[in-house]
Amino acid sequence: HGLDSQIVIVGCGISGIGAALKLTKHGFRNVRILEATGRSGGRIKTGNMGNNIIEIGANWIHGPSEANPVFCLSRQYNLLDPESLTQENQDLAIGGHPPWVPNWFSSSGRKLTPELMGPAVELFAELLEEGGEFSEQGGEPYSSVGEFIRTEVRQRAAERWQGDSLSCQSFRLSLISTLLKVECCVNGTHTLDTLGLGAFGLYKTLPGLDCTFPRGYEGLINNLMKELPTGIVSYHRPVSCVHWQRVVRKGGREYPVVVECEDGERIPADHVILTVPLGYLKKHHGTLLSPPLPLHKLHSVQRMGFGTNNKIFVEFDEPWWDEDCEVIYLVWEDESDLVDQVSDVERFWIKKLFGFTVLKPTERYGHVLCGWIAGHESEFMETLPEQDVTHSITHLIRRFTGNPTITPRRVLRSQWFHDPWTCGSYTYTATGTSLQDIHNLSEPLPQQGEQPLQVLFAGEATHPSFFSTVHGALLTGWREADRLISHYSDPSTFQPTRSKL
Ligand code: 6YU
Repeated sequence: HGLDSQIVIVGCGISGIGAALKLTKHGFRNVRILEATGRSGGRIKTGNMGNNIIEIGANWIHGPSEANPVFCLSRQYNLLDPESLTQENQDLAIGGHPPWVPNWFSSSGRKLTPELMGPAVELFAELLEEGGEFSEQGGEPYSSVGEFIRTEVRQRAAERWQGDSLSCQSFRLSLISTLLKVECCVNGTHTLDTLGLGAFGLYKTLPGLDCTFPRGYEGLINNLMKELPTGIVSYHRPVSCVHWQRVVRKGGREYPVVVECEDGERIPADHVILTVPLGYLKKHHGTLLSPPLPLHKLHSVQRMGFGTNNKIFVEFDEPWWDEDCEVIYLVWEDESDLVDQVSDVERFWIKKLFGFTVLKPTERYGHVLCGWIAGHESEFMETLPEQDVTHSITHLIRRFTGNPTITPRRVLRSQWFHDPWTCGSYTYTATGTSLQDIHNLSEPLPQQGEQPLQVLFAGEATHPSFFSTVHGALLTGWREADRLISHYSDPSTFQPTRSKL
């Protein structure tokens, strides 16, 4: 019954959409997407602040070049600025760290110089690069990325900066604390002490200088949705349980799976592609699958990390940063002890905010900054009334600039941890995880037997090298669609392909 098989996709984020498109284009006639919310896109979410477009979720195309399917599709749909399309932009190998022009401000209201900060920036970049090499070395000399960086910074700083004044050394070490907080945001983890060193190098970057969507990331979703047959998505349809290993009869046919929705509807299926975020799966695996996940799969769900990274957008009448500035780092002078978490979250949560990226170009956005905050401090921030966040941000900026009159025009923050369908921001490789865990996450249920591939797993967490990204998520949707396509053409020779839509 190949192309007539009933396929239910849970989740209408980029991975679910990618899977549905590939399957329907191949000729599968009975594909449905069930989406808990009233919109498509999931963690791709474009919003407004005044007249400005802002990205509440995914921000950049990481590594926009030929091997990145998000870049290729966005180019095809004409969604990118001409600069992002140039060969020069695509060829730049930045290793995931765009060479942004920085400004540094300290907690006593001083603007710090590149001469003072430069050596700390260099040392940190060097250690990040070395940290990525342990996965190939088959050994982990430190228990986490955090311990590795802290220990090596102490040793190397003592050797390299011994001729500099104590206050200069102290400023640099405090900047390292800020850079540790940056990495908490990049990786979506509370502290680098929970980020595995052996698995740190699993994440792979593609060439290309990260770019944004001038009219919003959701433009990509809208274009993809237009290519789907109409009516295949059911919105406001949360799935409460996927019953697999069943024999259900309907319309003279037998199905191995029943998808139960919160509203009571029960949908028989041959295959279900689950794209729910890892955060959601961690919280609801006990009820979402019946029978439950096999133990090896469950343990990998529990071992893998899923953390919070939020944005706080702040608009000003006038800039207080340099015209060419692209990122602002806040350096706390009492943080020379290399810390990336605060001791009293309720009182000092704002110290976890590493600083701001500047929305460019100014002609398009005006004077808007995007603050970044990860971890439990970020989760606590989500619970505060908006005016408390505005108050803390205002106070912070006045202190770091030494200007007591600066007043933001508007403040708006994301709240990914309290989003009931996401439960955080994205996946990281926690201490104790390895590539095997990601393989376990993506393994279908059951793999063999009379009725294989009843439940398939897609979503960013299931990509072995591009987890935590949009292109990773899209590729996993395609992978699971390919798995079904291969199953019905020749079940013994499944080979995931990376073909374009
Ligand atoms: C990227 C970027 N970016 C910032 C922030 C966030 C993320 N990402 P979805 O969640 O989209 O879809 C699932 C759907 O399922 C959803 O619609 C639910 O409503 C639905 N659902 C759930 N439960 C259900 C149920 N029971 N029934 C029915 N439906 C249900 N990625 O490429 N560039 O700049 C950022 C960023 C604040 C939150 C990001 C970025 C991550 C992507 O957004 C994300 O991976 C994909 O959108 C996920 O798609 P999906 O389909 O899998 O799930 C060195 C090193 C280190 C490693 N990391 C470094 C990389 C940096 C990562 N950077 C991210 C940075 C930012 C700023």
